[in-house]
Amino acid sequence: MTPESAPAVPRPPARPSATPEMSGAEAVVRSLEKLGVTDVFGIPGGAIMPVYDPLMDASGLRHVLVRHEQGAGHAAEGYAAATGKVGVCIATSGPGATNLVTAIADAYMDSVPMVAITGQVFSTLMGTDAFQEADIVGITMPVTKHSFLVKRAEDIPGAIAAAFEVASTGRPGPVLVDITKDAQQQTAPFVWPPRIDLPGYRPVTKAHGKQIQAAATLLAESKKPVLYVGGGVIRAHASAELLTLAESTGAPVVTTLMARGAFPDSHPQHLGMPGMHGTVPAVLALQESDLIVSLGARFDDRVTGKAALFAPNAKVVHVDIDPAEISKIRTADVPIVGDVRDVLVDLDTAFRGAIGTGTPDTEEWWSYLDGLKSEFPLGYAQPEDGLMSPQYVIQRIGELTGPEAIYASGVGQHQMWAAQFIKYERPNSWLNSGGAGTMGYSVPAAMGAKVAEPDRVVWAIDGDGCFQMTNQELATCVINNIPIKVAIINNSSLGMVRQWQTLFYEGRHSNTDLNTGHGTVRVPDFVKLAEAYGCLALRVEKEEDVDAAIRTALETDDRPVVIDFVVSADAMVWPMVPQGVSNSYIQYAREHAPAFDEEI
Ligand SMILES: Cc1cc2nc3c(=O)[nH]c(=O)nc-3n(C[C@H](O)[C@H](O)[C@H](O)COP(=O)(O)OP(=O)(O)OC[C@H]3O[C@@H](n4cnc5c(N)ncnc54)[C@H](O)[C@@H]3O)c2cc1C
Ligand SMILES: Cc1ncc(C[n+]2csc(CCOP(=O)(O)OP(=O)(O)O)c2C)c(N)n1
Repeated sequence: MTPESAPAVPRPPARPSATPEMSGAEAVVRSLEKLGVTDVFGIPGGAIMPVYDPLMDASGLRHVLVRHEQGAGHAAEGYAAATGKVGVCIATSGPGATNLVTAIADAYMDSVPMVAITGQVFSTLMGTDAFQEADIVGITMPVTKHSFLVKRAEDIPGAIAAAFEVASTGRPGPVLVDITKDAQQQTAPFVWPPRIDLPGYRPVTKAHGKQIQAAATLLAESKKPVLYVGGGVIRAHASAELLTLAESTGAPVVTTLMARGAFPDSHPQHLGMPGMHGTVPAVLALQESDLIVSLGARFDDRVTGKAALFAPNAKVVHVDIDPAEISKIRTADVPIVGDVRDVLVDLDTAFRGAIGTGTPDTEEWWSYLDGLKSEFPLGYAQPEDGLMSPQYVIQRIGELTGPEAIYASGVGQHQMWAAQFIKYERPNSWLNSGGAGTMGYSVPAAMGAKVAEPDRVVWAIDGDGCFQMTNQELATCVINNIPIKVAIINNSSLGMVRQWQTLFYEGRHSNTDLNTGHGTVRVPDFVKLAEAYGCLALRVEKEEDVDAAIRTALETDDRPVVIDFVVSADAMVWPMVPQGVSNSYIQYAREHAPAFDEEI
């Protein structure tokens, strides 16, 4: 029977109500539109196909088709980290969903607001080992802030709205919404705004006045204070308030790897990054202080070294929006649960009250710290093998591009050098994977950041190892006109692992040679690879050619640019506190590693 000859199906009378009836799939798209989402990253597949149909007609909602779901996840992270908005990624069930797991875990570790939407098999088939079935809610349970399993179309708007609420409030983090295929296919009234049902979810944002007062008194009395600034200050958009408190107190400031840019590098009170690869002044300031005011930082072991020996004489004021962080690693003398932005404002007022017309007695402290600053500036030695110094390349990228750009790094030596040798003056300009240390983050995160901030220059500073994990997103960039710039810091090796082998495994370089840059072997040839994707590709092997290549990249905006910078494999990240010892052992490097003195 042709459709023409089929008897007419009687239609029910139009509903009098203004509440439109639609499929669950349409409700997913409509909910995203209502929430103001403009960009999502994903790949379709069987269990999420119903959603991809209305996505074609969505108004103001752009879907970027990535090449691997991990890329979708990191792109959503980069989008979020560059803007503070919630990043969104979409995948199908089974392998599509499990491919997202690394990025979800990464977002969890670094408190990135993200919503991951996955298709699930029919609710009637769940638990039967159905085609492409994976218990993604169970798999991601330990690495999500919350997850929703949605089996009814009418529950979709509420689940998506709640996911955005949870992802973006309190401590930001990833939220999963797993939606069965039948829920996507059923129809239901679309009620907006939906009722959000989150019993027990009430993040504390306003801190206790008594605690603020106690912190202000300690700050006013301290002779060796340090403001230990973490990624929470960036997530809270609290840089301006931090600057005010820092200048009121005159206290030195250190910014963790996750907080680079929260406080201007050019500010005279800034001592740089603390921790394993921190500056000598930042590490010793924390270690020898009498008061640490921790602002949205979590006493990570890369910062504390051996926690039992960390800052033995310091009292601790610990400000965090997540009560679970307070006293987790180091007991706080003054715990403050609240949004660090509000806390900074209140603490500044309380400090001014506590100090009255006096000034903090920190002159001796500053004379010690200024001495460390001039004795131990960051620096590097020229490699002896005649190849370029990676630090030089990275420094020039920062100097020629400037502080308004976004720099997204991979994980390894190049990440540490990008944190050290690019000068950050504003928040949301430095994106990286700190907590999980996920190789492969850089290219897709840069892509997501460029989608969010098309008018800013976006560099991916990547290692040759990391680049080989996710470079296929260059295809996504070329096809969707997302002109990022990629600097491969190509030392032809898994450099950070090689550095540990050099220092702690008697120079036995087991399985760290990648054969990507040195000698006659180049597998792959990154220039040919990038050209195959349709990028502008350049190779630089001499320092005198570095600036011209960077300038060419900065002048090219019609396609992505990839520069293969062939650098020495022997360059080391200094300073370094070996893992698991006291931070005082930053002196260990001074005394026992002759290269240390040469290089700093
Ligand atoms: C190879 C490698 C080397 C590394 N070396 C170093 C190093 O030398 N130095 C270093 O610093 N790091 C280093 N790291 C990173 C390290 O592993 C941690 O990721 C990092 O130190 C944690 O930063 P953070 O303390 O700022 O916390 P984040 O992980 O940024 O956490 C933010 C904190 O702020 C809180 N928060 C969020 N929003 C708010 C809000 N609105 N108000 C109040 N609180 C809020 C959160 O609850 C959380 O506790 C390295 C990583 C890698 C991969
Ligand atoms: C997914 C993943 N696998 C392994 C590691 C362990 N790891 C940390 S740094 C590193 C080397 C990275 O090499 P490359 O990208 O070339 O950067 P480089 O250190 O040479 O600058 C490795 C293997 C990791 N962090 N992430």
